[in-house]
Amino acid sequence: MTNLTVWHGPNTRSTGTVWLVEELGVPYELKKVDVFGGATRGPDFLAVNPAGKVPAIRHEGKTLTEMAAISLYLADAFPEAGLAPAIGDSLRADYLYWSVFRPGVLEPAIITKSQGLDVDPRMVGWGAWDTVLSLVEAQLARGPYILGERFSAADILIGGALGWLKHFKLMDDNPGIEAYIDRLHGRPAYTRMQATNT
Ligand SMILES: N[C@@H](CCC(=O)N[C@@H](CS)C(=O)NCC(=O)O)C(=O)O
Repeated sequence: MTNLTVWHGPNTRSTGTVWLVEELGVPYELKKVDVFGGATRGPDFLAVNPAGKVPAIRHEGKTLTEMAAISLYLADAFPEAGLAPAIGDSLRADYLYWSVFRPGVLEPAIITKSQGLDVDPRMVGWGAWDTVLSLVEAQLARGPYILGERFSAADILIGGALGWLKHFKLMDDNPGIEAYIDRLHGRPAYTRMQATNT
């Protein structure tokens, strides 16, 4: 019996949450949601997340959605996995920055680019694509992971979104980012997550 449940739609954003939980190494119940078959809009799933979106988790009776919030919550809830620099650690600020950068900056910038949307970079919160990419590149030039030498839950958020760039061929040749993605995809927890994508 586990007190952690993860609602997961294969090949959707919730792959990042399953990957995280596999990295945490804690037992969990996986509830598959047929996103492409419309299950996120059915009453059973809307009772879990009225927004109709995966991922969602339930832990100790509390339901939580939004993958960055889930990531910050679970990495702190299971500190023994070492995926979150603790409060007081000098890396904590960078960790919070990059975790929030995923949904606040990187993801909307990628979606805007992939859909060819014409937005004023001064008016949208994420700014210009070239600036967003250069911020990520500059950080990754400092070490193998987004915090430098230390792998953290923020890599799952950032690396997951960068993986879309490669998968959907949205990026010019970029050996630094490609090596980062390959490094993350080589992790055993990533491989275990992929087995849930059917
Ligand atoms: N802001 C949410 C976005 C989640 C999201 O967009 N999930 C998509 C799958 S990639 C979804 O569940 N779509 C189903 C629907 O809208 O019915 C998060 O970061 O967790």
